[in-house]
Amino acid sequence: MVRRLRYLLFSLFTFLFVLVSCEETEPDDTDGNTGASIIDSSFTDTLSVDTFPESQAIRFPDRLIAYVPSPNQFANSTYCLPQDAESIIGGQGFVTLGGWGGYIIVGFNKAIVNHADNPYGVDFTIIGNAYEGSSEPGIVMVMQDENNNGLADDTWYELSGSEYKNKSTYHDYSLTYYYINDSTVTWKDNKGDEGTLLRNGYHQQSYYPLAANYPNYNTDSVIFTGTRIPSKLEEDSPGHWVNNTFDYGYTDNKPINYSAALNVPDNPETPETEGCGGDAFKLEWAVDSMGNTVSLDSIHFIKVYTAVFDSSPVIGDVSCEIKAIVPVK
Ligand SMILES: [Ca+2]
Ligand SMILES: [Ca+2]
Ligand SMILES: [Ca+2]
Ligand SMILES: [Ca+2]
Repeated sequence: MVRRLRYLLFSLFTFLFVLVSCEETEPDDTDGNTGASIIDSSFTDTLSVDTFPESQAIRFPDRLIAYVPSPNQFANSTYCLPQDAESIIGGQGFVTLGGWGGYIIVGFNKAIVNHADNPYGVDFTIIGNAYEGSSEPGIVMVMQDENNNGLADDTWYELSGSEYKNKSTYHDYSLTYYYINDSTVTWKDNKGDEGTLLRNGYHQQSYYPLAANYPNYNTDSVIFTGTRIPSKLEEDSPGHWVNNTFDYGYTDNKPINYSAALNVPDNPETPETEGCGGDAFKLEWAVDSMGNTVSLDSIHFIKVYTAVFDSSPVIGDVSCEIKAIVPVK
């Protein structure tokens, strides 16, 4: 009886959730912005595909240089295919990077300049699909085309976000995911931990990116290296999980204002949403591999990778999503 009641309550909650979410899909006439949200039929993740009004004045990446998602619940399916990575080149799109380490690298033909006039010192914005309670942070790295050959073969610098100096942040972290079979992916890190990726009933396909969809992906295992920040995933009431917001310096972290122009940035130092919101980045935050501040006049390449390694039985992997990468100038 109790179980039945619980089931009924759960069904009611699910229904209300869909109802509320569907209301968000109504086009918003006030800003001429046709919004839409996709509720993944599984309810494991809410993938909003709201977009900004198009404007010719706004620049997007010119080239996709690499896309290497981690094994995750969307691997081998929509939002996580190579064409999804292409969708953020030259415009607004939608791509997920999967769990910790999964990454994308994009290139700009014309440099993003660390211009003195840029508002709040912000040089570019990255829009994900974050909202209050759904922050799935990505770490941003930048590269200057120092040797001027158009290739991303120079030095990467991390943009140090609010957790860079957190004592629980791992620098030089490395994590290997292993393909066991289509329903099992295991992992092992350089801290002596290991485990098996959580699966949920809603995504039945292989979570390991398969050669049929990712021709260059190593078929047995994949290794990622970088910085891992502590998770802010918590079960704030039974069965209800939230990903709390980080202060600044991570993608897919802060709420978005679709009614502002995409090249009018948020001030990352205030809790309010200025401009288009989303996540504003300053080249002033760049540090080298030793943590020393470096001075960058301009950059041509941006890399984003998922910054936390965590998952819940309900919403699955904490996975960074990207809709747009836009220079302020
Ligand atoms: Ca700047
Ligand atoms: Ca997200
Ligand atoms: Ca180069
Ligand atoms: Ca702000």
